Amino acid sequence: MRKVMAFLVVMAISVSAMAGQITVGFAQLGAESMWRTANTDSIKGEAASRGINLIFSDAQQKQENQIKAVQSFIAQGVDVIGLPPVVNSGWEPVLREAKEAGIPVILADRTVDTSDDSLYVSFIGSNFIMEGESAGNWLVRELKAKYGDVKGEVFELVGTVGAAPAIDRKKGFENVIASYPNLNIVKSQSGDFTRAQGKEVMEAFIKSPEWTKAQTKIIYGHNDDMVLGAIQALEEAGVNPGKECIIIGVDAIADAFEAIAQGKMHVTVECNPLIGPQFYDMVEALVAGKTIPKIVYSNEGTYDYYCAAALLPWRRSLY
Ligand code: GZL
Repeated sequence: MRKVMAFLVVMAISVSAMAGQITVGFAQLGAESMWRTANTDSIKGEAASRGINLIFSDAQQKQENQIKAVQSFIAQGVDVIGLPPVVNSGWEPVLREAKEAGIPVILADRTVDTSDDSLYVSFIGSNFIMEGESAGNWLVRELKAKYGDVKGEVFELVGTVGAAPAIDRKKGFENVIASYPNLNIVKSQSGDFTRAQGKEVMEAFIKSPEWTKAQTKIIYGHNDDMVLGAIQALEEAGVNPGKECIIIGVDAIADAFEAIAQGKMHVTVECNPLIGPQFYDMVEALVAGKTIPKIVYSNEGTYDYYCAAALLPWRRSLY
């Protein structure tokens, strides 16, 4: 039965190729956050609107599932492979298989560690270091404006261990706070970019001696989903998040705009999930034999309590 299915898929691709239709294999990493859901909607929606034959898989945040999906796309002979690598290591063998099969790979959203960047054609996504620096710079401005002094204890909710956005959002944030000796990360633990684990990590932070000793409690989450889970933990512990803490997220999902409008959170740094149009522009250019830039960054902003309430309807319309 599997052989018959594989044969039918290859036949469908061949027929679509004869008809000039582009076939893309997209190995999505999971459905762990609101950001990811919006990203998937953008990838699927844009393919449908352009008449592109999309073969889509969800790896449930497991690298081995993504690798199997890429190998399946190679076997099916797709035109282009889109890959948002769940972690940044361990990709060279399968990327080499794609290159040997003559199938270009576009890294969409996250990057890989490799000494041979000919193994992928291009990266489209965000500058995660810049996002971390935006979060740090906003915090420094806020502390100066609110307290006249840049000091405080940061409780950091880290993204998926080994993932480029987790590594680089930490790096960017630390680049900024390194200049302020009284502003330090006192606890740091991974919540794997999910709301449930962000809540669990915050529950543990609240029980820690560092939390009890902290004078200015700052929560920096590598994505809004973990921050929203942390806010739930704070409220269940009788802490007023908006009044007793300074809370910073990344992604700029609509639920974060709502939390800011409700006074439970202070700022979110945008990470744009809606990369479908740019991604397929790159696919169509590749199939037409054109060259594309090695790196394409998304446009992003920062939204805090001055503007989130007014922009909430617009943000809801996107997600
Ligand atoms: C960032 C993306 C991250 C989001 C999280 O581009 O990879 O993964 O910030 C998501 O919400 O889980």
